Amino acid sequence: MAVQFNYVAKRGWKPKNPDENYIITLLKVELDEKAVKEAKYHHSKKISEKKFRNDLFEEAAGTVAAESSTGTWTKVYDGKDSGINLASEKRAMAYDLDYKRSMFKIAYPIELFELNNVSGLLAGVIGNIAGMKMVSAMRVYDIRFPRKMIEAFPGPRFGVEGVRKLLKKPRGCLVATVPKPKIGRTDEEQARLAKTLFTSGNGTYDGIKDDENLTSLKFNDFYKRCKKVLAEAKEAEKKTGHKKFYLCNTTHSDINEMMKRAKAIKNNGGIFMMMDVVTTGFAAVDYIRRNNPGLAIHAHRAMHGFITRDNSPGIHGEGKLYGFSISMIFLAKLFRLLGVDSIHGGSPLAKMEDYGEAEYICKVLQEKNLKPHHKIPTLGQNWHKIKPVWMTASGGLHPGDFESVLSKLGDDVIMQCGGGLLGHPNGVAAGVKAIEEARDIYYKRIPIRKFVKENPKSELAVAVKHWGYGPKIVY
Ligand code: CAP
Ligand code: MG
Repeated sequence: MAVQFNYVAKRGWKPKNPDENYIITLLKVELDEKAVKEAKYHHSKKISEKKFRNDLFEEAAGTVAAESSTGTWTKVYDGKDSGINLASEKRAMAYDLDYKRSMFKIAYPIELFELNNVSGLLAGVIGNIAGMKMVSAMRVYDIRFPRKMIEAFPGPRFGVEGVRKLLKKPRGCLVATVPKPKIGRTDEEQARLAKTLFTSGNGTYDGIKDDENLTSLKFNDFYKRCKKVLAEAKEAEKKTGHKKFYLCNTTHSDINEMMKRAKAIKNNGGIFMMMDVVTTGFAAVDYIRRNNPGLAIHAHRAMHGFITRDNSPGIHGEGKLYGFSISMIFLAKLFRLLGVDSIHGGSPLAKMEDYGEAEYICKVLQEKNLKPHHKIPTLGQNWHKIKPVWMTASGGLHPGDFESVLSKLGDDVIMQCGGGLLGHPNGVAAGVKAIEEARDIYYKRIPIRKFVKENPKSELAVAVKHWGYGPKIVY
């Protein structure tokens, strides 16, 4: 209930010079039918159902803007020292109300926030809005940062180009594997797997990644694993002449321990540290970006599904919403701003498929002047000095997908194949070979089906026979 002031702009109102003066969000709400009934009961005037619902939607939009900026549910003291004047002047405004799809934008004057503080920003713009009685569902699709906020962050230390320089890999995608079973190998066995990945086939396989639940276990100690895998990477670099990387999982709820693990990676010659950015949190990512010993940060996103997934028809604006969610597009923007160098963003038609968002998430991560999507509700973003970062495609990927996934996502992608390598019918080394073949023919512009037909005995042909084309959708 926006009772102190009006938080809904007049039709046609637009924030002045938004890239300088505002943080903008884009949302959709569903009115709670019980609240609608109650409101109707107390509504004296005889108005049409449509006008009544439009008024309620306006009220909901105004309440979201109020609750996430300077308002509250009741009128409050507005005399001396009440702060009411600034509360009015700096209040957020709901605008561009789309009555048909119950969507709207909110413009927040930048003075409402501390511009280098993502945690504080989220406590504001997301804050308590999901607790509003009058809405039964809500999705926050996107956020757009003003220039001053972009400039308040260091951004990615390396980004796409910096990692390419570290790996001496001026072009093409990177390939990596997360060991499966995800837990089970000892540190010693994982190092031996790394050796096989790095030296099989033509020796061009790039990386190995820890799975999200592999931290430091009795049989797979972080420090032993870190040392042994990086030693194998160094050996393999000498043997093959190709630089290797290890996405070594430092995730821990004690930042001091994460820093200790990052130092161990640095001391053992590693270039990347991996951290789960949702389970460690925004403050951890900010701290690690500003204080880690010069490593590239690989952001895994475990637990994101409980924030980003929404199986409602209204997921992209048209149709109803049934739950409360925030899009992966929104999260990807936050983590690029916080300065990770690569992040998992899904993959076209992969496990979660990200509702066809994966291709746009890749743009969110890599374009300088991002335009809104033509279908998915989005706001675009001018990234100013923030470097493009790697998109990690993962989730049921295998060699048969390379042509379709790379043609959609481009080259600045880390293609992560866990089961899609380790499940190769002819074993791990054959899995490496199949992925090398899939990548090589893609960059030689040889259609995969043509190659498979002409090379039926190739490991790629065996993989395609086993998994077909297109990511395996894990139900
Ligand atoms: C994916 C994932 C999964 C892989 C498993 C990862 O995360 O958590 O373990 O998908 O590999 O660690 O990469 P995202 P595969 O979905 O957030 O990318 O599916 O290739 O067997
Ligand atoms: Mg995993």
